[in-house]
Amino acid sequence: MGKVAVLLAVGLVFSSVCFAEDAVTGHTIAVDKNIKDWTGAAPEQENSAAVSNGEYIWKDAAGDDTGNGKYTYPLDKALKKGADLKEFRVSFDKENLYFLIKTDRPGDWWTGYRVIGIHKEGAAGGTQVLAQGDPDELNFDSGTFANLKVAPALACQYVVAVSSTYKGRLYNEKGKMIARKEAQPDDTPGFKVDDYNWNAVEISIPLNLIGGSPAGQTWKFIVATGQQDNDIARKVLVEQSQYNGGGGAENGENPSVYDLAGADKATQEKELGSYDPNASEGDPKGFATIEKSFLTVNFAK
Ligand SMILES: [Ca+2]
Ligand SMILES: [Ca+2]
Ligand SMILES: [Ca+2]
Repeated sequence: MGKVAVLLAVGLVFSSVCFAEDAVTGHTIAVDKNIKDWTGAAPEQENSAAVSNGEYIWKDAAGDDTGNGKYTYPLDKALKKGADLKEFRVSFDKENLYFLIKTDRPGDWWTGYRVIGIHKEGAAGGTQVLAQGDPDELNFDSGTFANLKVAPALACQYVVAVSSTYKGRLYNEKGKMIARKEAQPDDTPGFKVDDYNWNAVEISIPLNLIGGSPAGQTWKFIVATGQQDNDIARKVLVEQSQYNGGGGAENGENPSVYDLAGADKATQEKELGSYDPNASEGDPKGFATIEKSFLTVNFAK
């Protein structure tokens, strides 16, 4: 073999090793109020991602839970923190997709809501509106009402929402609820949500509910955190009060979202501030639009 051929062969082996490290091979997770089965090592650097022990791991910056840059928390002791995203992990096996979402711990059991948009690379269609619902219903079955959408290139096939320590909803691209976890007999089998210590929630989603296995595909995830109020988003108003944070817009069109994954603080503040201050409240046309705050996960074959 000539020198060039040897170098080429070495290069090919090296690049395929690198790719294997980047692909998420996944492993089974028990949604059981115990997070010790997430064994991957988080990256050292804030706002960076790693693949470790088969898991995708995003480490979010601490203290970037500022929404549009001006958001404050409510004054009440139970609500004065709790929406600072710390970590987001992804795993999978033949049956389920698994998430772990870590945030800071609220002052009481009022853990917030967390929204995860799922965008499958190459899929047609999808919804740009991540967090709205039917204003006549104004409940969790209908949506999360957090005033948030994504750019067309990130349109989502599915949206997962979690509220409190154990409740979940899965919506399809038409915004219709297709799975529910409420700790009731009619819960959707296999769709599980449970929290450890008010600051780390495990979620499992049966693959047959989200169009099959992600193996060999690239999916993007949009992760947003905020506070909840009867399982929908707690509004961030203009002025801070006992039960609402401040820093929002006069027209109420600002997102009820404190933190995002995938970008630095300046970028997420710009995106969360991109609502139309002249829109009528709740009109998705005027919602803040996410373009850069997302995570890219390559799933192994
Ligand atoms: Ca577990
Ligand atoms: Ca954060
Ligand atoms: Ca962040």
